[in-house]
Amino acid sequence: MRIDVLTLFPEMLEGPLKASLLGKALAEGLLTVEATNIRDFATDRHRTVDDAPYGGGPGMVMKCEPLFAAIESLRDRNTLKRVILMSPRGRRLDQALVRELAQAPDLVLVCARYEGVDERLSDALITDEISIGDYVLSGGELPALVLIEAVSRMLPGVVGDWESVETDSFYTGILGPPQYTRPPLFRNLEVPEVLREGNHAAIRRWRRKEALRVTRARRPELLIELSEEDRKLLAEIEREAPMPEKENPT
Ligand code: 21W
Repeated sequence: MRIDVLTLFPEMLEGPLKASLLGKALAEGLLTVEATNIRDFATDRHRTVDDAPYGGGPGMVMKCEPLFAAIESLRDRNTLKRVILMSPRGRRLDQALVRELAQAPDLVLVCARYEGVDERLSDALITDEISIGDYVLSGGELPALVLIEAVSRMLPGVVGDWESVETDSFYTGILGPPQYTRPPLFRNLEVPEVLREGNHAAIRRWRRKEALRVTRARRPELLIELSEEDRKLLAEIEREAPMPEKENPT
C-alpha cells in the first residue's frame, strides 16, 4: 500500500515512521509513506498557504491554490480514489473503518493546520473526512500517524504474529483479558492459578470470561451479537457480581 501525506510539517512524521513496526513495514516495502510539503506548492514570494477567513473571525484558513496543486501533483503516483481530510468534523476512526481503508491500493491524507481548509477543497477533491476522537489537537499530523499505524497493522505481513491481531480487542469486538508474566508471586500479588497450571482449554475459557467481565464493566455497549458460550459466561459473571440496580423513582 502507498500513503501520501500532505502537510506543512513533514518533519512531524519522520521519527514515528522510522520507529518500531512501522519502520520495519516501510523498510520491507510492505508500505510506502511519502510526505509532501504543501508549502512547496505556494507560488508567491512569501510562499503563502493561509489567509484570513471571509466574513471575519479569528484564525486563518488554508488557501485553495497550494492544496489543489499539491493533491494534483500526486496524480501519476496515486490513484486519488481516496483523498482523506483529517478533520475534527470527520467520521470517527474505528477498527471497521481501519479495515476498509486497508483494502485500498493507496490513500492520500491531507493534514490541516490553523482553523482548517477552504471548504471548496472538501467539495471538489476530498472523498472522506476522518477524526480520531472528540478532543482538540493543533492539526492533522498526529491523527494521520494514528491512522497509518492502525491501517498498517491490517496489511499482510506487517504484524509477524497474525494471531495477535486476530485476538486483539476491537478486532474481536470486545476488550482483552488481563495479562500476566513472571514471577508468579510479586509482593504478595499472585498470578491466577488457572494460568500457571497449563490446562489450555481452561485457560481459553478463563480468558474469554475475564474479557467479557472487563467489557461488561467498562464498555457494556460493545456486548452485542454474543455466542451461546459468551451468554453462558456472562450469566456466570452476573451471578458472581450483579450490576448495581439503577434507582427506580416509582
Ligand atoms: C481543531 C482545526 C479544531 C480546527 C468550532 C467552530 C484532524 C483533529 C484534527 C483543528 C478546529 C482530528 C471552531 C481529533 C482534532 C485537526 C485541528 C476548529 C474552531 N470550533 N481528530 N470553530 N481532533 N485539528 N476549531 O483536532 O486538524 S483529525
